[in-house]
Amino acid sequence: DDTQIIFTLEQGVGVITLNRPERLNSFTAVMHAELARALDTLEAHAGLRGVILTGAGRGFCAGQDLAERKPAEDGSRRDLSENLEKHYKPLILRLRALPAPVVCVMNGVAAGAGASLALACDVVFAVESARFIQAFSKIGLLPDAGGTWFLPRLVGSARAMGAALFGEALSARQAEAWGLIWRVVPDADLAATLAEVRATLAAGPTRAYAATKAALHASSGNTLAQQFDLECGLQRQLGYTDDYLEGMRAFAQKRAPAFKGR
Ligand code: T3D
Repeated sequence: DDTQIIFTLEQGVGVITLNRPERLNSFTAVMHAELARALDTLEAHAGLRGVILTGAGRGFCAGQDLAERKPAEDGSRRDLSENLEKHYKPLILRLRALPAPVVCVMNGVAAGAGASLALACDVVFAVESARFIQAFSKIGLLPDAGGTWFLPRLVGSARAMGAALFGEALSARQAEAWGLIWRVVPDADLAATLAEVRATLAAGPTRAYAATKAALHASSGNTLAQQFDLECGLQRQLGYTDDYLEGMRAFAQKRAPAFKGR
């Protein structure tokens, strides 16, 4: 039985809750294996409409479980890239590649690779008391799990550099003001936010969401002309979807659209 994450998939929306609250949901090899299995299910689900990532307890994710990675007594060193290659790289790349939005509903602190996980999501809501901590420099490491890629793209190199080098806690409000995340919500609204996001994803124009995600993610590596070509190709496909027809009819009839995700 899965123990370190709780995974549900209803109405096409997967909800992954990191579930080691006593260790602020820090990553272990077991948790990575459970996440990989959840991703297998999500990738195989033809009717996938969205994914929500959140955490149990007062933390979202404190990054790598440091107790699991204690240095050997004899002082011998290890190759840290193995853990990154085996666990973090597939996790982050698979989440980014899912053909549906991945929304982080951050219930508390995100540190180290936990912050990278949040930033890998397509949209981040965070409760007011949440903090982002680039904890890596405190233990003599650089931001990993995609951190050095996400940070400068989201907030620019000056803020990325300061946050990464000094590792100070960044409040949810500051993160929102910097454009690191989409929106701060009151702590008391955590469950309501999750329910609202779930309902939005389950009723959304899934094909349009997938195209939007793909195009926005591709933009940083494209010229404007290449991006036009990408938009043309994707919009051509969306023009043939049931959801586009429904959206246009609903507009003409002055009613809310009832999207089916196809
Ligand atoms: O090994 C490799 O492959 C390298 C990979 C690197 C990837 C990374 O993610 S490196 C960065 C790892 N993460 C950190 O350095 C963050 C460590 N945690 C903290 O700095 C603090 O816990 C927080 C700032 C996140 C939260 O502080 P606070 O005061 O709210 O909570 P706390 O009391 O520190 O934590 C509560 C408990 O969770 C505590 O245990 P205790 O004392 O009640 O028995 C604490 O030790 C534990 N905990 C928190 N983070 C981790 C952890 N245990 C293991 N690993 C953690 N990362």
